[in-house]
Amino acid sequence: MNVGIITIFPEYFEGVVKTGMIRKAIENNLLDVIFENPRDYATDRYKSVDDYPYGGGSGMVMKYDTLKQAIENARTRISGPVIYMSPQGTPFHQAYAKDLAREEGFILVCGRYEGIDERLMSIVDEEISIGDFVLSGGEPAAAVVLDAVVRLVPGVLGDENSLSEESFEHNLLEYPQYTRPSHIDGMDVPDVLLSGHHGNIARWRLKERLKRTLVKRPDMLKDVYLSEEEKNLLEEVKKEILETLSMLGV
Ligand code: 9D3
Repeated sequence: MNVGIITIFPEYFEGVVKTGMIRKAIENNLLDVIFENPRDYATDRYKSVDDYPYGGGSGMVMKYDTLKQAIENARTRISGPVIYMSPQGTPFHQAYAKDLAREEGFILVCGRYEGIDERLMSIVDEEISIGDFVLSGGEPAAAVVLDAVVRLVPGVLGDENSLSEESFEHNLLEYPQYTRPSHIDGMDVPDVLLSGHHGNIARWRLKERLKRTLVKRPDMLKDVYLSEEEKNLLEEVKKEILETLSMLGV
């Protein structure tokens, strides 16, 4: 996988490419990340990459020419879509990450200031937003997308990955995890996890996933396919929650 990142702050990504899974993916030649800085293509004595907006208004706009040259240079080394990180983009989600993981590569364009000259949209293929909150630039969003995609590239994580990745596809939240000690500060690990009964453990975990999803993300249950076992467990969970609520007088 070849990823190009267009940014006037390449140093933002120093930690990103030197840490954990992304570092290992680069070391194992499963990933290459290259950077292009629009500043390197500025020819005036201030090395400007931004300018005032036509029509007035506050803030600055990233200039067409320097940003275009940076993108075109990345394009000579990377084949795949040019993706503009933008608050107006398509909301990023797991299925989007999966699609990008199947590409030969892609180029992430990080904006700063109030945005980029609209005419750059003629060389942009896709726009991605990572959520409805205001960032000061595209860099943190690009780091998020890079992380989510690289971990899906075959060989980057162990093969236990492909299995657990199914669980997100399954659209339920994860079950609670415990590690040693089995008793601490008056709190115990649920007995079933110490029982060694794999069938009961699997059932308990599935039920906890359904419970968590129902309580924390009921929206996720709207369009999820549930097996008969899952439907039964979900009904059990609902009953238990209602019993608890009536016990509390709510
Ligand atoms: C006048 C309003 N502007 C600032 C409050 C709009 C604005 C411009 C530029 C808001 C954010 C940004 C910078 N954001 C990104 O580059 C960005 C982003 C985001 O802010 N939220 C979620 N995903 C993304 S992807 C890129």
